[in-house]
Amino acid sequence: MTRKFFVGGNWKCNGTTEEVKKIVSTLNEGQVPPPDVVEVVVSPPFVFLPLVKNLLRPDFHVAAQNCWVKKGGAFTGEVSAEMLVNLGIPWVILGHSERRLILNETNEFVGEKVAYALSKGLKVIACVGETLEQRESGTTVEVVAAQTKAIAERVSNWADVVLAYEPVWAIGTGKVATPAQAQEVHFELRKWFHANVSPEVAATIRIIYGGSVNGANSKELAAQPDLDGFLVGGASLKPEFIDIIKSAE
Ligand code: G2H
Repeated sequence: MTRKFFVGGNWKCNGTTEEVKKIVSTLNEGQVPPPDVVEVVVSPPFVFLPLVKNLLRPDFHVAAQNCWVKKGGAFTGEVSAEMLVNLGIPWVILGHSERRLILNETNEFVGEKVAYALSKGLKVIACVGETLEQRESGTTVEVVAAQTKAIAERVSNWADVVLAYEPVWAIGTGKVATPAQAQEVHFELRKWFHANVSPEVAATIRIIYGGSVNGANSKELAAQPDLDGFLVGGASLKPEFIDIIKSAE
C-alpha cells in the first residue's frame, strides 16, 4: 500500500507582501520530486491566499490555516469554508494546537469544523498532539485518540483528510520528536483507525508529523514506515523547505 508523501508548509502569522513574494519565488525555482511522488501544500495567512495562489507554481497547492465551523453570517472576524471554496482554495488546516490551546478550541469544536469543511468540498489537514505534561504523565496515545475520535464521530470521507501528529512540546521549540517517538505515535494512530474506523482507512490515511522539522532531520523522520510526510512551520519560510520536500524520495 503506497501513500503519497505529503509536505505542508504552515506559515502561521508571518509575512509581508514582499516576504511572501520572495518565499513563493524560492519555491517556484526549487527542484523537487514530481507530483506523483510528493504533494506539496503551503498555507499563508488568509490575507495572502489569493496572491500566493496566483503566483505559486501549478504543482503546489494552497491551504488556509483555519475556517469557521459552519455557514458564514454574523461572525465578526471569521472566514467561512464557502469563501475558501469560492476563491478556489483546496485545503484548510484545522485543529492546530496553537488554536486548541490559545483560542480554546475543543476536540468537539475541531471535529465539527472538520466535518463542515469536508461537506463543502475542502480537503483538511487535521492536527492532533499532546502537551509535554500529557506526555510525561503517559497519556499521549489517549490524548491523540480522543482528538481523533471527535473527528471520526463526525466524518466519513477520510480520503480528503490528512492527519498531522504534532506534539506540542516539539512545536517551534527546536525539540523535534525522535524518529522512534514519532513512529510510535503514528503506529498507534493507525492502529486506532484500524480498530475504530476501518482497516482500509488505517492503511490509506496519510499521517504526517509536525514539530521543529527542518532540512537536517527530515530525511531520517521520513524513513519511518508510518510517517507519510510533514507539516512544517518555521522551516517552511526558508529555502530549506525544498530540502524537506526532497526527503520524499
Ligand atoms: C508545528 C509546526 C507547523 P514548527 O506547529 O505546524 O511548526 O515546524 O515551527 O514547529
